[in-house]
Amino acid sequence: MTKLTDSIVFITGASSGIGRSCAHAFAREGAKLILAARRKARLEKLAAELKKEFHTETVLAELDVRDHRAVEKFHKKLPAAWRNIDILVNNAGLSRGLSKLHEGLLQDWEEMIDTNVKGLLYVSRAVLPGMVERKKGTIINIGSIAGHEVYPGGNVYCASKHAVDALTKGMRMDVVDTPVRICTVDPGLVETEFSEVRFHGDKERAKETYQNMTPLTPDDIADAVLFAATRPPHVQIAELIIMPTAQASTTLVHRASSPA
Ligand code: NDP
Ligand code: 8X3
Repeated sequence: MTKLTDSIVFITGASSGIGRSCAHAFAREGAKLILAARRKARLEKLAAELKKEFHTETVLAELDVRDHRAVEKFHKKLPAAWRNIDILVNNAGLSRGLSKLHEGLLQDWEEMIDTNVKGLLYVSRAVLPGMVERKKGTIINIGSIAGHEVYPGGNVYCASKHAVDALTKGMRMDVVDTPVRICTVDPGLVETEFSEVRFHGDKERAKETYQNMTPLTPDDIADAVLFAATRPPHVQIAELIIMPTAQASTTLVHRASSPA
């Protein structure tokens, strides 16, 4: 296992769910963290926890990955000691709605495409040149099984995650002549704030997503991200697809029947 002590790890969408768990996992290994999200107060709370538990050094960014100028500015203004990012976890992302395409909301589509696709591109465009120049670095994109399958009502979200899959493969081709590694971790059902965001804050509907089955936890995904990040330099974990045991595809989830 490659040691992460003092490595610089940049995690987008660190204020919740998988990103937050990744922050814990990398902090436990002694990494220094750049944590980005729109909800700065949550990042501050997380940073305080990590400092107390692991003495983790952090740089926090109140950053909307959809804003390419803000992404570039933040990256350019990083203190010198933080510029050499070793690992980037492109995790910020969301789904909005589950409507048929002809009933969908343009605002939802734009939010998903701008965050999941363009946001990932903007952050990668800022960070990847330094990795190529230094001949060192790992990018781990958080894709989804929705990047491999399409399910009813998943139209635009699935398209955005198929785009993440294509961009991961494309990036890997673009840096194949360098030691930089490009990985994707593609989860099935993980219980986070994801479904609450998808259903615009409808907690009851969100809960139904994980009813009568055991979903993955964000820590399960953080484990996989850490695994990909800590392989020896000649090993590139191209793709990990991870589902709960009770899930076989996006549309086949075994739910225990409730007692009669
Ligand atoms: P959460 O809703 O719990 O976390 C999403 C994170 O993304 C938050 O920290 C949020 O922070 C951040 N984010 C959203 N939009 C932006 C933005 N414009 N700029 C910066 N940060 C943003 O969901 P998950 O942890 O589940 O989601 C993380 C990733 O995992 C996503 O890419 C998602 O598509 C993917 N995924 C999730 C699965 C699941 O079942 N949960 C399954 C497969 C993939 P803030 O709101 O503070 O900006
Ligand atoms: C999230 C998993 O199946 O809800 O990417 O699209 S799913």
